[in-house]
Amino acid sequence: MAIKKLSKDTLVVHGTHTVHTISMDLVPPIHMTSTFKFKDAEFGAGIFKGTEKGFIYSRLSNPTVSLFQEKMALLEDGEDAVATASGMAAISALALTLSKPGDNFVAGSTVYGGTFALFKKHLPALNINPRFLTPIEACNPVNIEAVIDQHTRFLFIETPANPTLDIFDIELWARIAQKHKIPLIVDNTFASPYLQEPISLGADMVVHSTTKYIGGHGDTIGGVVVGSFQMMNQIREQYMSHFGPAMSPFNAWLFLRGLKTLALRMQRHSDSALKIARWLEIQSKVTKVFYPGLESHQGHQTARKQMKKFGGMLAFELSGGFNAGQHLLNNLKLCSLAVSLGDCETLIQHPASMTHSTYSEEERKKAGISDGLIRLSVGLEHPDDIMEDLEEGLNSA
Ligand code: LCS
Repeated sequence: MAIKKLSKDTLVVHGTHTVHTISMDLVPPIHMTSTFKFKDAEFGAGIFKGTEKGFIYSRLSNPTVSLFQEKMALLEDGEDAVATASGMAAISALALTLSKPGDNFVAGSTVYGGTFALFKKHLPALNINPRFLTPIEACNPVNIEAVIDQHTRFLFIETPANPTLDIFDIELWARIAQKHKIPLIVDNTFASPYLQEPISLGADMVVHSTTKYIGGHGDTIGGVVVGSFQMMNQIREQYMSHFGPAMSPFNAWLFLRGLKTLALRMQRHSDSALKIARWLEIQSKVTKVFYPGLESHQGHQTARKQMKKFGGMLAFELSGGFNAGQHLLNNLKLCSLAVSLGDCETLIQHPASMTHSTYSEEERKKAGISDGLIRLSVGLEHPDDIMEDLEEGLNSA
């Protein structure tokens, strides 16, 4: 059976593991080794030269990490993948491989706060400069093309975006990227490959914080880039080998384990989030709910086009502004007050003072991140229990 023909529900369980003919382990072992023996000096020299195939040293490659990379490439419809120590390592690997001083790049203005700090502060320190487009500006191809010039090295969008759940049209951005022969990178962290396949929609590369839905259990940090063989080799040679942010084999094994339940978890996260978003919409103290599955969401039609379901992330604003939000955060029992997302546990946090505190007040306003916005990562608990906790928290205000 051709493995690519299998449904994603099956692929997340099976994927790429070849059972070892002697040990016959159903689950792959963890190759906890920093280095690998060469059978003789000529073979060792051949691996370094690229004329022989094999492993050298776990900063460069490792069998457990390779297995995870193969599985991510399969799920994201890419040729190859590079796993990294964190999502930020994956994004910086891409940015620094694709650009050099004097270059620029185009990005959505609404991204994870760490990504924003990299784009706004650290890359400009190397004279690699961002051109940000707000989610509204990003809907019009004229605006995107207006900021591209001969020094633009990549386009970067996060969709759904953190923390406002804004939706960027992947096919629209991919058409422009192809026209200008510039790679389009999509941060697919919020959707996961189960709900959205950016490469199938025309993107060149996908990046993930695997810390989130890929792992799914809130117990480890990691990242991955998926794309062509040529591009992944370039990232390995230009960045991974000598900057060194490799993923550990143990973490790769945890991500492989997490992936097996990705389909089930994403269905449950999405169904619960839609139910909770609809419920929040009719609460008197809630003024606005941000969830791409709601008909009232600005990006709903695009989300319907490019996502299987709408994911487990939502955000909302309260009539009492941030003070009411703070009161809610301090009066919850089931939902944990914590950053990160995509875990079994429901997590709640305040972007303006937490995940997106790297934005100035003005930058936040432009990106649509209000001071009163509360972000919820809907977990795998029963949705009625989550709503009861939120209701009690809202009523205590
Ligand atoms: N991309 C997105 C969309 C993210 O949400 C995050 C982290 C990253 C990349 C970076 O990945 P990391 O290095 O943390 O693995 N987002 C976080 C958040 O919203 N709260 O805590 C971390």
